[in-house]
Amino acid sequence: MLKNFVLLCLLCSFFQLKAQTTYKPSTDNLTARQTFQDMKFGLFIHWGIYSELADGEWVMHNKNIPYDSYRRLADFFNPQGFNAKEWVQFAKRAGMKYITITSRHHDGFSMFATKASPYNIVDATPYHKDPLMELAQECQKEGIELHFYYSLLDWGRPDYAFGSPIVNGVPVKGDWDSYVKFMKDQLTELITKYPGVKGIWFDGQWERRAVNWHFDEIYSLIHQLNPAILVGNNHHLAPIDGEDFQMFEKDLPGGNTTGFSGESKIGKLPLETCETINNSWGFNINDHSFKSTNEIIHYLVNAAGRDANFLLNIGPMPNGKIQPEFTDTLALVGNWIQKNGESIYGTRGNLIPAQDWGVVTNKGKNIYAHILTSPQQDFIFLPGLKEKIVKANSFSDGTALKFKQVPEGVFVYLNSVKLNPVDHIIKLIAN
Ligand code: FHN
Repeated sequence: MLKNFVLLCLLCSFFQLKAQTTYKPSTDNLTARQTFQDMKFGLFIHWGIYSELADGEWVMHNKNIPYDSYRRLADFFNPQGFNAKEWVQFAKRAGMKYITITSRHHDGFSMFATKASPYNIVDATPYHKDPLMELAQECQKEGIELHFYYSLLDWGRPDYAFGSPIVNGVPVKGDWDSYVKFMKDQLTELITKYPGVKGIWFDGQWERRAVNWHFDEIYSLIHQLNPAILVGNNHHLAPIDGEDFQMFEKDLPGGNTTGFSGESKIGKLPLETCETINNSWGFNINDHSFKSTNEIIHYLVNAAGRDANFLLNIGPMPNGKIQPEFTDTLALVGNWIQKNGESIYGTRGNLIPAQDWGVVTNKGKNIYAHILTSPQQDFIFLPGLKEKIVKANSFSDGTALKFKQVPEGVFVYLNSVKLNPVDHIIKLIAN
């Protein structure tokens, strides 16, 4: 037992190391990382044939639906209500600057035209159209960046052989080389055929920790095809070589309340955190735990203060429409960001650590203190702030605020202001 465990650990570290090909990001890639960090707010979309069962994207697995029965969902997937323009306008209205959409989830169904498998939306459904191409074109037209989510895990393909034991870095059953080639073929299609794709968002590595995923080859293929593409992998570990951003799931960086990020040390790459608008990724008709507008704003601000983008997920309905509960809430989020976007877009976080009262974002000489929880006292303290502050005022109406700078940080006095309960932003100007 112990021997097997030690062997497994050795294999894991070997395959981790294998990804370390001393990747040097291109200048375009470094610029893309900055643009990515500037965007701050993105729309995550989980949409597939699972949406028809209205019970989340894990429904096949959770309900033990045999693959051959599940795949019949494709026969009647016909999202006549899908309209790329509506989705992109929805994202823009909410103040989002990019979209990350599932091109293929763990069920293995490809939501795009692919020659690598007939199990795709164009060849296997009565819809016969490629929504991802329409979305890519619309995003490009509207200046919204597009990233593709891509599942490494596949519950159905015989070459993946879900459930197979792993020996020497490969599943005993299946055909691992064939599966790796399949992924490379699909990724090549996604990067070369779809206009303006800016990122690939991998997920599912955690299902097979002991396998050789060939990330060294996969990542370098992506960067050869387009050096500016940002590669991220939701492996819940510290970043590995060849990646361009690091993501956190249902947790702010360092939070680890879900247990996904226990081994995930915060690296030096741009950060992103994703969260659901209710409790589901894929459409779930019974899930009414909708987050409020204020909760979403707080998530966005808290992420920005920790130097991370916020990728907010929705699961559109099987007809291609977005449910009104989501459009309503996000329109209100959009109203907030229209007024307060200056304190979010293009900023960076972690100038000082998160405080009991909130977080700080900054851009150049402008520093924004976001008060998310009313402090006990009539002041806030920004510990360790070294920048020489020359002015402080309430962002919404410009009311000047008294402040005092000491070697340990900056006090800002609040006795003259009625705090906005959602987020009272104080703008500090440094010399
Ligand atoms: O299993 C998936 C899940 O369905 C969803 O796609 C999320 C998104 O971050 N990621 C996985 C779990 O880590």
